[in-house]
Amino acid sequence: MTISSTNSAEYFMDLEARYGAHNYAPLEVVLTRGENVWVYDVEGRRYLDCLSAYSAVNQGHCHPRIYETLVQQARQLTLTSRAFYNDQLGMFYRDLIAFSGYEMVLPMNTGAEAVETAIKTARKWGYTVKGVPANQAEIIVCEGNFHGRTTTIISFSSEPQYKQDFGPYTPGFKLIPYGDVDALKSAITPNTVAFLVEPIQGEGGVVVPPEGYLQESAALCRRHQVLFMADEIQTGLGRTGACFACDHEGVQPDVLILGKALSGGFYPVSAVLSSKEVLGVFRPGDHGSTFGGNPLGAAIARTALAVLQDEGLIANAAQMGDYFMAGLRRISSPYVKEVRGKGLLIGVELYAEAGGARRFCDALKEEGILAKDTHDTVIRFAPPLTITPEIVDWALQRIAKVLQA
Ligand code: IF1
Repeated sequence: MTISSTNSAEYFMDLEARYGAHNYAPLEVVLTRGENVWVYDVEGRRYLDCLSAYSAVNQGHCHPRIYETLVQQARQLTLTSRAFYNDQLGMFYRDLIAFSGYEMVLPMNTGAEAVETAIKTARKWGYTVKGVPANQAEIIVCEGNFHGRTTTIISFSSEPQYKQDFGPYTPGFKLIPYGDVDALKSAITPNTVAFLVEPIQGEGGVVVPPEGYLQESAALCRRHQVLFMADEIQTGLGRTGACFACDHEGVQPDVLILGKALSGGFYPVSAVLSSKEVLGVFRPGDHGSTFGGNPLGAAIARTALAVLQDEGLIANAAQMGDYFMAGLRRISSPYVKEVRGKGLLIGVELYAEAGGARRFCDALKEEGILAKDTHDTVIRFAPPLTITPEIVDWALQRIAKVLQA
């Protein structure tokens, strides 16, 4: 079935250029339809999506089961505010707790809102449980972090472009090198309430920390009564071939932050998971959100979680990730410095002489693969977790052609 639209790609790109703020420089492709691992542009061309909306469509585009839930709930009840109960939220809590093994949930919408909620949770826990003096709470974060775009979150970014011209910045954060347990040890003070870390740094260029880093950091935090907070908004929900990336080291964070694929890409749903001791610090009126915990998002998230489990997508991500990375490592290319990652969160780092990853993404687009460059020299490959060996082979042929051109 050819997909075409009444207008050309240029028409849509011009509209965005003319009326939209230029806070992105998209690849020149105009998408109109998605189905499983494939997306289609307005001229009917098909692409393998190797970004998965930054890991928000782990279940594949427009998953029919999640779609059915969306339609059915949308005609029944979409939003009531938390001023009243609804018949979806409690079941979402129950399902998410069964899936993750935590005791308590605070539901939000975007990833950044969940990170902000985790920061407020750690601070209030620090003052009311740990006994840190008022307004002295410190949170340790890592160089190369990406946790969202709010003014507090960019206050502790190490990426100049994310902070520039957005000051004044929120105090109370300390930056340490990623992957360095000794640096964490020296940064902890009696006022430290939390260590906020991505188990694998996605935007930082798919940086996998040394084996044992998460385990040792979590143990250190426990010894110093510091909350180990894992931002698994991108690495969670099967992306790295385990439920959560922390599972690879047997670490259960004190606070777990989820988003993106929690809704399978149908609706913004994020959540902070923790113990009763930690999330129990909130009193009615302390914190909230108009859409946080709405019945539509809750129903969608329940089905999105069920799909991950029922379709064995987590195990598939592990198998396909190994298969994909082995295939990438077999490609001999003068441009490739390293292939790294975990499960289906893969980065191919190029040598500086290769002239930047963006032009390779443009070439991959011509071959029918949509991938995104990160940190100038890394091509990220993160397809939906539904990918099959045949499709990986199809992709590897085309990736080899581009990397050997
Ligand atoms: C953009 C990056 C990825 C995230 C982690 C929190 C958030 C994100 C680990 C915030 C969001 C998105 C945001 C989007 C591009 C993309 C991104 F390049 F920005 F860094 F994935 F790596 N924690 N990441 O990855 O979640 O508020 O967006 O729902 O801002 O350009 P959000």
